[in-house]
Amino acid sequence: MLSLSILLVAVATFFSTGVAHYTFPNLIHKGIQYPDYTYIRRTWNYQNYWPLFEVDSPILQCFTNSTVPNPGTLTVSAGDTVGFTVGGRIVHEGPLLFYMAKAGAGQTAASMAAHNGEEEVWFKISETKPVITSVPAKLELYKWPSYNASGVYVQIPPCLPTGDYLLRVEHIALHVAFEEGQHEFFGSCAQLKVVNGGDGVPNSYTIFPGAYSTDEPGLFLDIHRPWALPEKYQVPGPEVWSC
Ligand SMILES: [Cu+2]
Repeated sequence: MLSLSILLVAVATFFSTGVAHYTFPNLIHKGIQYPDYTYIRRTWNYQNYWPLFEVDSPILQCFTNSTVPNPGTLTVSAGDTVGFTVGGRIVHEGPLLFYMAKAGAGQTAASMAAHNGEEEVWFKISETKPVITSVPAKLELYKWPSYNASGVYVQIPPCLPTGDYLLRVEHIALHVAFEEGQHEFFGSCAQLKVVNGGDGVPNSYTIFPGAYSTDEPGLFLDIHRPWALPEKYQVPGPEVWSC
């Protein structure tokens, strides 16, 4: 039986659906915010901001549907911080994740297949878990560090080998994930040429689609229950790789 609080959340969510979603359209590097989809592959939802629900959709890889040409590639140094603007705000609760994939022999960041669901090429470089603080704030603000963000940032691992890469940002909304399959995926992929790299060896590769399943504990849970949860929350996908 649904509790009253869950019903209220569900009702609030219902009325906000469609007007309060988000995209990641602009790359930010060294204080410069580039125009929409200059170095980021134009996403399937760039106009309507729709959430993606399906864990087995090829769209999950880069949030594209291959109907638009790939954009330019930005040169950055290993160790640089790179950001994405949020089109709208991150108005749902859930984890923020960053993955990278290296271009194979004969490929560039621009030519890498957007829907290569056959190879494990993605490694995770960052994830944010929910946290507990003593600061009185709206619940979402202290549980999920990326809640309400208008920009999100990640450091390119300093030891990452030189080469062409896709950088994939992903936010997973879990506000109604107490029903299996009701997680929402948002994200985009930037095309980067990483220079001044090191000799790090990423591990724990995964694949999109294929990395997630609807019944895993990080995607099928009730985040509105009283929080024994933050330190136990299992972010979907492999372990974070760091130098
Ligand atoms: Cu939503």
